[in-house]
Amino acid sequence: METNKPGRGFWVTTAILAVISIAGVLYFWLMPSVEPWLPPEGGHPGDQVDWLFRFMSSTAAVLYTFVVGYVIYFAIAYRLRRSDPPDALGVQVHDNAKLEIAWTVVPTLFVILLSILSIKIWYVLQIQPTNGLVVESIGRQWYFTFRYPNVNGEVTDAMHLPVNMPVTLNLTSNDVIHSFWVPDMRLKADMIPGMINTIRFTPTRVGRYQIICTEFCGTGHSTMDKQTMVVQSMPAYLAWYHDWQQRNAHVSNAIPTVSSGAISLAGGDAAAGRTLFSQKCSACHALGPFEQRIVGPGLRGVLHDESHPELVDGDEATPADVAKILQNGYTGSMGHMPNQAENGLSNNDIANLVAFLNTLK
Ligand code: HEC
Ligand SMILES: [Cu+2]
Repeated sequence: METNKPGRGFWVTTAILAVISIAGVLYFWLMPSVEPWLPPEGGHPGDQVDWLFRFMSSTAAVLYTFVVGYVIYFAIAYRLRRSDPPDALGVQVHDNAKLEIAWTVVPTLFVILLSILSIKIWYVLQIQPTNGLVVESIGRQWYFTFRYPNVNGEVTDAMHLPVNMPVTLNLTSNDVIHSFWVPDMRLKADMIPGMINTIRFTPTRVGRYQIICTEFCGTGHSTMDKQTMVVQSMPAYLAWYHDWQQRNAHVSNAIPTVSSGAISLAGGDAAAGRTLFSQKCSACHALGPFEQRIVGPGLRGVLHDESHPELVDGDEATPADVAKILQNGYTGSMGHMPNQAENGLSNNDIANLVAFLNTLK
């Protein structure tokens, strides 16, 4: 007589699946030493995020192994055999209250457990107030800028932080949706125009960590991975901080607007313009010939190229006309050149940039 009691094959299969599951669990817990495909975590709660990741992955490894393993085993063990009549029916089983309660209650409890563990970490990451440093980061096409307490204007090079100091990071965007991602810190949050997303963390390891935009934000999106989060000792951080305080001492904190009237170009500083260019323009402009396009044209010959006596807007190539394009922007056949407000430029920045562009022969 046929029976639905599991036989020897079932228990052998169970033993094999148990061994595979244990290997899966061990893999996820020992992974950093087995095969480090995640960078070592650089801060808190990145360590907790990793713990949760391992916990979820190892549990999923066990579930997956048993579900798929049994499906394959049963498909083979209870297949239609050649000796069976073609209309043979398998053993018909109806209702097993104990089993059904178990497979409802156990996963439910488990999902609740996962929610509790996730919410605890989310609370630390987004809600729990901390003392320490408050930094703002603003996503722009196609770079990030940073604001620090008591530093005027924006820091444009990198995001510096002292090690072991809690940080509250407020994120927003100047134009389209970007997403701020620091894989080493296990931090990721969208930067949305008109909205502030807050994340809190404490870097615990000195080093340089890549900041990547992970939301497609236009043609230059793929270049938005050049800036870093620099975690350093307190003295080194303070030296950098005081340097930026001085550097930006005369920068206005007002939200940049498009100024009215012509901008005075007197006293433009080409060296300052070069630095600014690498931060705010090089995503769209190469310093090569006009034909060398990224988004906009190459700018090497913009003021001294006989073969291009006119600017894209049809005006003569003079410093005042270049300044006018930087001030008002220009949309032509190549696309959109952002205006002064969109590029976050002060009048002084424009004078510096024009002085720099004038040095390119
Ligand atoms: C988002 C991309 C983008 C950014 C950022 C950008 N530009 Fe442009 N720029 C353009 C485009 C596109 C054009 C050409 C517009 C057209 O004619 O269609 C242009 C045109 C120009 C021109 C005119 C060139 C010519 O030969 O007539 C100058 C000068 C210029 N940009 C300077 C700058 C400077 C300086 C910065 C940095 C503050 C900057 N741009 C930032 C996209 C950009
Ligand atoms: Cu972006």
